[in-house]
Amino acid sequence: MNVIHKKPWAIAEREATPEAVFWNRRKFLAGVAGGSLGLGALAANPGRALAEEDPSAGLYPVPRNEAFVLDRDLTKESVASTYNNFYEFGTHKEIASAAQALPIRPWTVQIDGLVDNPQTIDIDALLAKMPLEERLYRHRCVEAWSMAVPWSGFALAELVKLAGPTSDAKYLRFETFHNPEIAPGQKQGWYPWPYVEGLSLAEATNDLAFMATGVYGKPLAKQFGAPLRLAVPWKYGFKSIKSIVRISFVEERPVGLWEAIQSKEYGFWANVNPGVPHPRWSQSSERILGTSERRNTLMFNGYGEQVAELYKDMKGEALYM
Ligand SMILES: Nc1nc2c(c(=O)[nH]1)N[C@H]1C(S)=C(S)[C@@H](COP(=O)(O)O)O[C@H]1N2
Ligand SMILES: [Mo]
Repeated sequence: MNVIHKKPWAIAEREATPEAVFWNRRKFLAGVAGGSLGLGALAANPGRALAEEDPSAGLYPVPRNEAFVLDRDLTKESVASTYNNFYEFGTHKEIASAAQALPIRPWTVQIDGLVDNPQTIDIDALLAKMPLEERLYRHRCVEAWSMAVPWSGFALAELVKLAGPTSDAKYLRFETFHNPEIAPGQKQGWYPWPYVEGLSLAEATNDLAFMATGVYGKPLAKQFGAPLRLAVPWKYGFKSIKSIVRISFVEERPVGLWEAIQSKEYGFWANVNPGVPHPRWSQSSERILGTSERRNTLMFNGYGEQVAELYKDMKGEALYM
């Protein structure tokens, strides 16, 4: 395992889940299950009742993996959940209410291609199998805004283990749902729907590659890409594909939606690098969501210690676009 060393700077984690809340919530849920708290208790707290509609709500919050630390405050939930990129529901950032049309149950994930254990697995069965944990991650969009969020989920390496790639498998190809009936953006034929993204097998088994199933101590809200999205924080945000229905293990490098549209601006590797500008703007700094602050962008978004090794022999590749 790739050990992440604690950095000396102080961590501000006021939005993340303290242990006390974690245990009280477990107790509360045990009480509901055991019938000691009636429906009245839920009615008295409609926010809670609403959260319980997601059948996975009882799994959260999950214990935090303290190895992943931040150099900045977490972005407020109210900010991160109202400024989203999810082209299936619109090309602007205010798609949160439109995204509520996405049905997230039943939901299955097809695992196929060059694997010993191809399967179509129900999301709740997958959640039950996986070791869930919370990780505080930065997120850097290619458009030069950033946030820091407490994802819940599991290491992608665990899913790779479940699939059992054969020796021919070199890449993972991820695919988002395709349902123009509920996702108006998918009626726009000039995008090559469904959204597709890819990682190399080496990237997918790096400890930083994370499958997010929750955020802010709850199941993922739909606008974040419920019920399953990728979080690869050393890469530009477009690599972190949302609402995944299929993961294929393949020999050929997959072509993502943005690469298919404009390969001169969006490449396969898309590693964050402040020194390599986008053809139309600088990547040297970023706007921190919910603040008036700009910060210098860090190489690999600050995760070089964990991932730089993956690319050391790739001279001549477009690693930073
Ligand atoms: N299916 C899908 N996944 C997607 C996108 C998208 O439009 N559709 N946008 C990407 C981009 S560009 C970014 S920056 C992040 C935004 O994630 P957030 O809305 O949770 O902040 O999602 C990524 N994943
Ligand atoms: Mo993005």
